[in-house]
Amino acid sequence: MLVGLSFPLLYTDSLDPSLQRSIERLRSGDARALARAISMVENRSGGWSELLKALFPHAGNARVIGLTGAPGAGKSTLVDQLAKLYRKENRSVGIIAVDPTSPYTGGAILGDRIRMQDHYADPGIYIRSMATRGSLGGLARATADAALVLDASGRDLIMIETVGVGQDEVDIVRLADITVVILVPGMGDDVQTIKAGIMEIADIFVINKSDREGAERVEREIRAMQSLAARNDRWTPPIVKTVASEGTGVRDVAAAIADYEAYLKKENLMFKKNVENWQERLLEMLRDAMLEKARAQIDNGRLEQFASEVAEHQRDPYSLVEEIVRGTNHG
Ligand SMILES: Nc1nc2c(ncn2[C@@H]2O[C@H](COP(=O)(O)OP(=O)(O)OP(=O)(O)O)[C@@H](O)[C@H]2O)c(=O)[nH]1
Ligand SMILES: [Mg+2]
Repeated sequence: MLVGLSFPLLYTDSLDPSLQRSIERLRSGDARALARAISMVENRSGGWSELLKALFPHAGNARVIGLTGAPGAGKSTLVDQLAKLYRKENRSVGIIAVDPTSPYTGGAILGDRIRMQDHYADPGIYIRSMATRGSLGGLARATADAALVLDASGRDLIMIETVGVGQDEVDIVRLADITVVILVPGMGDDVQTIKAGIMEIADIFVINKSDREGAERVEREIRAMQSLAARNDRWTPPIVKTVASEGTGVRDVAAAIADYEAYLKKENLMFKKNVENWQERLLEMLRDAMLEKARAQIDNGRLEQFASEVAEHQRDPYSLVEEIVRGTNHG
């Protein structure tokens, strides 16, 4: 977009030289610079917002794929297989595992459950774990910022793996251009028991562990749900059966992802989706910033004082909040 072209230079020109050097290293594909940058934004340590401001103009080119599903559904195994496939196509990959139930070891290796070691020596794959629930600014925000750093570093594809359980996950998945929901036969997590929110965000369904009994039943259940509600974008999410541990069906998943991407482009929906996402995210960022500003004015002692005044009905909370907001505007 033309309007964006004028500001990258402005920012980098006025940047602190050491920050500028790390950005150059990061953009040249240096994994350590990338790791440092993500830690910086994740921990909100000195200069994090300057870094994000400077990186933002370089981001926006990566395709972000969200993969979500119950614990143990085979998300990492599938991500691993997809990464392998994309590397064969010479596309660079960034992976963010959000709050993984199986922890990473050594930063770049997922542990023995997942054969990410295959990629260990490949600089075309960068893996990062965000295992900090309750991280500063929230998990969804930290993940969004980490994805932005990866995007600005020039990764073609970013895969975000998250366990599909709560609002945090829904927020995270909303970041993605394309969302893959992974289900498995049996295990009690029938379609009905999967959070409705997660079902709604699925652009593609994967039934993994299709080597087990019951894959057809899951497929029927998804179809039944799909027949109940049409999507706004008129896309019917395809259902792909996989045995990720054997690599079966992985090509079909990649093809489904490519199909949906083509559909989004054809219908001009990618930009629209992005605008909708940013609308939500801007509101969230504003809410955080406003709250931070208000909290900076009211320490915990004051808050307790206000609360007891309200509890004793000496003061009404409505006027109080109005006063605080006015004070924030002036301060
Ligand atoms: N039978 C079978 N096992 C599979 C399949 N895919 C993955 N697995 C196994 O399922 C287990 C869990 O796989 P992961 O890829 O770690 O699952 P996950 O969803 O990432 O798990 P968490 O990150 O812990 O939530 C591993 O032992 C895999 O080898 C499959 O298609 N069939
Ligand atoms: Mg996993």
